[in-house]
Amino acid sequence: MGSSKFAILGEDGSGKTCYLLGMYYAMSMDTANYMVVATDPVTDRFLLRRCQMLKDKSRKGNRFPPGTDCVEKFNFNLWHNDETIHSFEWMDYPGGWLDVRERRNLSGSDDYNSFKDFIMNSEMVFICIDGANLTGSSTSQKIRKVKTRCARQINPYLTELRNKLKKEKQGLPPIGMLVTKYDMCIDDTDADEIREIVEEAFEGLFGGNDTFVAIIPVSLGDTLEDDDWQGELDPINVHLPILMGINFALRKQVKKLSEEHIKDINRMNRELEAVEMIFYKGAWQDKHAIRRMWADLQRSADYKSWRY
Ligand SMILES: Nc1nc2c(ncn2[C@@H]2O[C@H](COP(=O)(O)OP(=O)(O)OP(=O)(O)O)[C@@H](O)[C@H]2O)c(=O)[nH]1
Ligand SMILES: [Mg+2]
Repeated sequence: MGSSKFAILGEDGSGKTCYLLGMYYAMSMDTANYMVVATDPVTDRFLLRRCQMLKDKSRKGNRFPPGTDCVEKFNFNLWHNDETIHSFEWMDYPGGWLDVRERRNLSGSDDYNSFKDFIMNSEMVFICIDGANLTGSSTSQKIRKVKTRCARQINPYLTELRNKLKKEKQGLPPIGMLVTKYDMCIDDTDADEIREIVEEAFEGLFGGNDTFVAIIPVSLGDTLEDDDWQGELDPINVHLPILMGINFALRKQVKKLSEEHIKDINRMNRELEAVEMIFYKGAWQDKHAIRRMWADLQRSADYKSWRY
């Protein structure tokens, strides 16, 4: 069982590191019998320490992690009732790297190559839309902010990814639009407006192709900003992107596996059809009946897996 890469794309300050911590905080405890656990105990302790800081209201604005200044990769397992369902990798990095000027400076460095590689090989891509861009009452201003601060930097990566996958005769992987810091804009926007903004800012994702796009509002807590950032850490929806990514990865694996098995079964069937006689159901069977026998076998396998 391989590990899946999930990439998160977002400008600096858009909430990537906080999402990772909020997700780990929520999912390292049981969330509907699912748990996410870092594969390495040192990483687990490191993340939990940072989660504790985030939880500590008395630190006020200092409860948040500093801006990320290098690439950090994390390996996780998703458990369900103590059994590993799937492994996944997550990458955190400075959001400034998405900026076109930075990209030019960094291009060719090992860190930037591994960052690009991760994005290009991701099974699901998450895009952060900072909820701070969705405050106020003017839809056109929100669209402009999301276009200039967010989509302008991210769209070139989506185009590159699309071109790479086109050569491999594949479409874009599923996209999860995370409206981060949703607590900041919850009173200023609604589902229809968010949809309009996303469709305007990321028009390349819509319009006729069959890319899966889901919009998921996430937040570290409804009251987080209260009393000068002394609100509760109470993450909302942070488990959904992970479960969605893993659901997709598992479906892909099942499809690949069943395609491989079908090929094997067909090859075997061709050989077995050459068998002249077989004793089945109390009699020697002719070729015609032998074919029926394989159909019976198939039905019995279907019945067993269905019962299981
Ligand atoms: N209100 C609110 N603020 C948040 C939330 N998550 C993050 N923030 C604020 O956003 C700031 C930036 O979040 P980070 O997670 O550090 O952003 P980042 O995308 O990792 O930024 P870089 O590492 O610079 O790329 C935090 O310091 C908090 O002040 C949230 O759910 N609600
Ligand atoms: Mg960060």
